[in-house]
Amino acid sequence: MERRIKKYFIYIFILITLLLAVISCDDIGTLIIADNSEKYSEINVIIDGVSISSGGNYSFGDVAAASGPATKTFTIENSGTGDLTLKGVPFVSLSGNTEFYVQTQPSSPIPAGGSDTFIIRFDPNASGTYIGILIIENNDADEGGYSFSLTGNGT
Ligand SMILES: [Ca+2]
Repeated sequence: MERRIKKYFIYIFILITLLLAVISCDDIGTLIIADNSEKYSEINVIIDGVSISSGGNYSFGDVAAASGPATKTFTIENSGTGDLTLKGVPFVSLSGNTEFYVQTQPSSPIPAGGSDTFIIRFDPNASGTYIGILIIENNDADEGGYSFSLTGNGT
């Protein structure tokens, strides 16, 4: 009699175990393996093949006031692993002498390993020294307010 009860308990235990196994088989999930390596952007601004570091200066040199404006194409590079997002409105903004202005804005975001350009005009109307401050607000971890000065002489 006692053996029979033990047997029943064993059967019931096996049944419950199988039932639980079947239930857990129904519960099919999706295993997502996420890339948890930190993505980052890395800004670099280049003019005529030379980097201008944040806090630096670019000189347009002498430009005759009587003639047309000087234009220069700057390149923004992203050597990081994630998107470089430009945050300013507009993306490239200028303060200082209005003889400097942004003719063409870059686009945003700039993908990892990518680049885009913007064009600055310097159009002096009289002789003298001019200065502009350029700023590119972006999501680079340590250069979020990339800024450099522009200088030029009207002759
Ligand atoms: Ca940086």
